[in-house]
Amino acid sequence: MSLRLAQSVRANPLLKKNTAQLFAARYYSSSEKTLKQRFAELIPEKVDQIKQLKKDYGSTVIGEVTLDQAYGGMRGIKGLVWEGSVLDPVEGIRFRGKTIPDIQKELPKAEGGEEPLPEALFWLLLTGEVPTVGQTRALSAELAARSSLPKHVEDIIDNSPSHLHPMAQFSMAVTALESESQFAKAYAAGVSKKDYWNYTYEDSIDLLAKLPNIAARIYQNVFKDGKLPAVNKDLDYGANLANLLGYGSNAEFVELMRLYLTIHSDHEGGNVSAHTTHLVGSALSSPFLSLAAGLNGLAGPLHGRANQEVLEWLETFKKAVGNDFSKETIEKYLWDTLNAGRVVPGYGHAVLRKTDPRYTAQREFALKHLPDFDMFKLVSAIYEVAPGVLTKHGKTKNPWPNVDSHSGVLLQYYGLTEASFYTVLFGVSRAFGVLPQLIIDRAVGAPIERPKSFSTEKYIELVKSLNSK
Ligand code: CMX
Repeated sequence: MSLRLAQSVRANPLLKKNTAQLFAARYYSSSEKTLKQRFAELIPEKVDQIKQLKKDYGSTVIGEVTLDQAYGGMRGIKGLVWEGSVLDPVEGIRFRGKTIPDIQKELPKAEGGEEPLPEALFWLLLTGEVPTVGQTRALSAELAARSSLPKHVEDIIDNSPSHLHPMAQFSMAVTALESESQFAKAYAAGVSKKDYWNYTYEDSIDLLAKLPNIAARIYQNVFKDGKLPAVNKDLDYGANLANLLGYGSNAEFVELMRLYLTIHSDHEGGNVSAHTTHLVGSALSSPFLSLAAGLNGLAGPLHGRANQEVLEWLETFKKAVGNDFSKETIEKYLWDTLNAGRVVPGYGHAVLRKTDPRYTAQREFALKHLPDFDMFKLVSAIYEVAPGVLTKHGKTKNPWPNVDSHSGVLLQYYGLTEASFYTVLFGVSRAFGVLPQLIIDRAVGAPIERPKSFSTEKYIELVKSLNSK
């Protein structure tokens, strides 16, 4: 162990366990393929698979579109390609064919940890393969090594007024990283299409690496004293994020970050943040501009910001009733919310028709680590009542809870109580899901997206003519 490293371990005994991982990483990584090498090997196979599929079945009709769907947010229309995950309405998400319990079991973990490492999920989403422990450690080390921010990005965050929502600051900072884009520079220099993926990959790794510093800088500026520790090159991504936020000394919080970042990453391609990132990327905007666009979508209350809305909604309820979490008080609060013309935050989903397994994973974490926390008890009590009320209300197609219904309460327990920051954490995680697809898009030469739109008058013409036939 170097003197500098030994000193930092003495100063922070919590680093000991993770320091051991670094040496493991160095040992393994010298003999194993890197993520970039492995992905490069897989590209020809993927390109051929798509070419063959289009050749054999290119004219096969895979669905039909009704007028209701055109006016109904395009729900259910098949028209996107997304390799990382597929969402079943009842079972929930599968990442490259694996359920959340599968990835909790199969993905590499930190030494002594039980939750999967998000950097291992990134590898899985990009390649379809589970990385070895050594490959994962090497990726952790690479991300930590590339984590520093350019001064102008730090200045943008530091100069943002504290009343500017953290998601707006987040998106601005990611946009401002455009100055570092290797893709944009390569494109301007006239690089061949075949090499687009290479620069998209480099930008994506840089971007992922820098997100903890951006997120934590916003957090420390808006809610704390503005001071940030340095990224520790010996720690995994979740541990570094926890440290930067000021909660790294709590091993359970570190584990929560690993789980949180893993399960919020990807939810197939049609959700607003994923689709937006992919769409903007299709115009050959860099990963920085593409993710920033996706983050702006994630900031909406019907999407990622629902985690903030849930917390505020729970707090309002708790303020009003204290610890009276009886079925009757909850039922009344739900009806008050619905009768006021508002949605019940954290419930419903465009695709899911059962309890979100991301909710279940968080519930299991809570049962293990914070079973007696009153806010967890409240979330559990609402889970008993809300599906019945929403079913009786009769509007939503899915009366069950989604991911955002649970996440805030876990963060509250560990002291991260500032709800307006929660969607930023979701955004850091979402990058793990949408950046692999951006790299794949450029590797397989995905075209610019341009679906057809009609005016209402033109639709009237269309349906009349179709119905007269
Ligand atoms: N409370 C009250 N009404 C709801 C509802 C809820 N939780 N969920 C859906 N509805 C209503 C819709 O607003 C819609 O009403 P109108 O016909 O008046 O427009 C009707 O039920 C039908 O909607 P749906 O087809 O079941 O759901 P959508 O696909 O249109 O919307 C979603 C999905 C998630 C936006 C919606 O369920 C919702 O607003 N939920 C609350 C916000 C939330 O938790 N969002 C987070 C989702 C997960 C994520 O992206 O992070």
